[in-house]
Amino acid sequence: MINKKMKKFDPKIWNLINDEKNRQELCINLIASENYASNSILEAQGSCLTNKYAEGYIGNRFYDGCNVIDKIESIAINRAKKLFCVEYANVQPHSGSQANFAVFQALLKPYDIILGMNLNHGGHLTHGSSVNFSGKIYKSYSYGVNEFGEIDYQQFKYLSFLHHPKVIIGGFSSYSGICDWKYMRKIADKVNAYFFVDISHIVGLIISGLYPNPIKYAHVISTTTHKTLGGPRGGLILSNCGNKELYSKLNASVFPGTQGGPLMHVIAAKAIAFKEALSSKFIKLQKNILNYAKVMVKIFLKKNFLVISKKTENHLFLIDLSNKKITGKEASNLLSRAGIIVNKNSIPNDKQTPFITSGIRIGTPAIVKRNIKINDVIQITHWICDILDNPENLNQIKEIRKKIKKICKNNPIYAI
Ligand code: DSN
Repeated sequence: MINKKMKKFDPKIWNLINDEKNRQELCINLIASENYASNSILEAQGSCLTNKYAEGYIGNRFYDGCNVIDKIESIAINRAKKLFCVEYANVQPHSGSQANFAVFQALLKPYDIILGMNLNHGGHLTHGSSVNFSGKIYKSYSYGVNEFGEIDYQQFKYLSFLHHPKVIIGGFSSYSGICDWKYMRKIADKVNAYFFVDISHIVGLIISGLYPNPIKYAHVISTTTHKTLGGPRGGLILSNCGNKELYSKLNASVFPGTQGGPLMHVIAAKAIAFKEALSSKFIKLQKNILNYAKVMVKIFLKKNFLVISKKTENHLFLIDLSNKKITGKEASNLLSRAGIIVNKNSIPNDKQTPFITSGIRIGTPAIVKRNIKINDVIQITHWICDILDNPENLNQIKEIRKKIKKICKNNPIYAI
């Protein structure tokens, strides 16, 4: 993976890449949006494809020398169509945010109205947050969760009828429940809105049949390719709505609307990720991702931790730490000292700022990918509880750090 020439020419960067590799190898990663790309994917991303400019689409590029590139993009598109059972796929978005930007630009004009999930209740920045383009270019309203931590569909309906958004956004970054895509589309139809779903977090579960699939309800879908899908960092736009004019608009919105040259090394890596996701091994991984999350939630509840909505139906869950007298920031710092990596996360109606927060988010894709066994997961969950229940006990953290290292060494990510 790391070439000797780099070591000689730029030892600073070479060493830092090595440091990061060691950090990843020796820590338990419970960040819900992270995963490990396979060696094949890393290889494609580090290939000569990075040299090629290919603005445009297959057979219609602005540069010569794109005959090989065309074949690669065509494989990526065809695999995406097969994997998601859709007739339209655009593999060029550089990221999930870029994909969402392109979708908005295709469907909306500046100052049009959008309705998405509140960032503080589990939504994503690009779903209308006031600090993001989506809340600055468009007039944005947001729905949230109720006292049980479930999407408040009454509020969703009320806001839809009140504001008549042009686009209603489904999907989330930190919500552990099931979304009622059918109902959301029904309301979107009633107010004449497009229904756009961002499935970035749950994409792997959806294609494995473990989470409801919104494809028949959404006009447009976007996703990242690196979360539960486990591919390279990147974005993807899909649709099966049958509206060819909309497909052309989406293409034009990606290029030339919001991006220049596609990253062909990443598109090749996406193609590999789609092939991996078409295998039966992938479904097994996704089953474990869901199962591990459910097992962890049960332990946290038993140990008197406040899990938002008291359950999970996907790969992640949120813990409200307000009964533990510790903030999200303090909790994630302490866990990180033991080699357990989570992220601080706002909880619904949080009184703390997003930099401090009252919660942490926990997710299971990465531990499943590196083959951590269920007994170790149970043990790690107990250690998390022990650390957060005894934040002053630094010796305990030291001891747990040693045991975490051992588990990590037994389950190498890249089998070095
Ligand atoms: N930053 C991602 C997450 O952690 O959920 C979303 O883009």
